[in-house]
Amino acid sequence: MKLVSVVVLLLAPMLTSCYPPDLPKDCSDIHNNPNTRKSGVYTIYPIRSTSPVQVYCDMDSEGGGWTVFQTRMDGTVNFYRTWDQYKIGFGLENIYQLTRNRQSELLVQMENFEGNKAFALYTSFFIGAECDGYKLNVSGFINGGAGDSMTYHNGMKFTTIDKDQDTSPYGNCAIQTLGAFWYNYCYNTNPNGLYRWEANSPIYNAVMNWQTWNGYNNPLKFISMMIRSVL
Ligand SMILES: [Ca+2]
Repeated sequence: MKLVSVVVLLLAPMLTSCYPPDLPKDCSDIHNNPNTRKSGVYTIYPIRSTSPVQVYCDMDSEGGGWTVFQTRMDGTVNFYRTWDQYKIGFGLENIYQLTRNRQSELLVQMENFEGNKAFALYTSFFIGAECDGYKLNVSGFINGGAGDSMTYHNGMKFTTIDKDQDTSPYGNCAIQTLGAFWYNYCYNTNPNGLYRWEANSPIYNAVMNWQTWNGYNNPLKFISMMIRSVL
């Protein structure tokens, strides 16, 4: 009888750990629940239970479970913003918190004005803390037709109009290219750059692009960046 009660006591924490249910840290947690496998807006808790974040979860692309942190499909949202706005609004702090605790991968989807689609997948993605400039660590490129425009930015700190952390000695890449990104000298992709409403009105050096697919001066119609934890 004594042995049995000891076993029950040892099991007790396991039996009760389901109450309350663990809060989802990202969209892959939500995707693990069979009842929530439709793409849409969900609430996640990247840091703690008192800091909910509403995000779009892509439950369809490449197996689903993606936490979308950047989407451009028209020019209605201004992406020419400051460090603090990217820290909170773009979600750099949340991306840092998510990717420091969980090994993650990055998916970049894009579409041009001709209606063609392509993607690039990186099997390892994480960023540093704010004190380290949210430094980008990306590797493991898998080609979904778009080519690799991201590895050029590996190891770079994030640059905004009010914080120049790029490698160009000739000024701030965010100001010069009307965006914000892990600029190098300056970029092979500029997903937060100027949104153009049509394909044939290029502005040199400022459009939202992915060089290895659509060229340097040809704007994309759509781009989206998302992460998924790799268990
Ligand atoms: Ca600079």
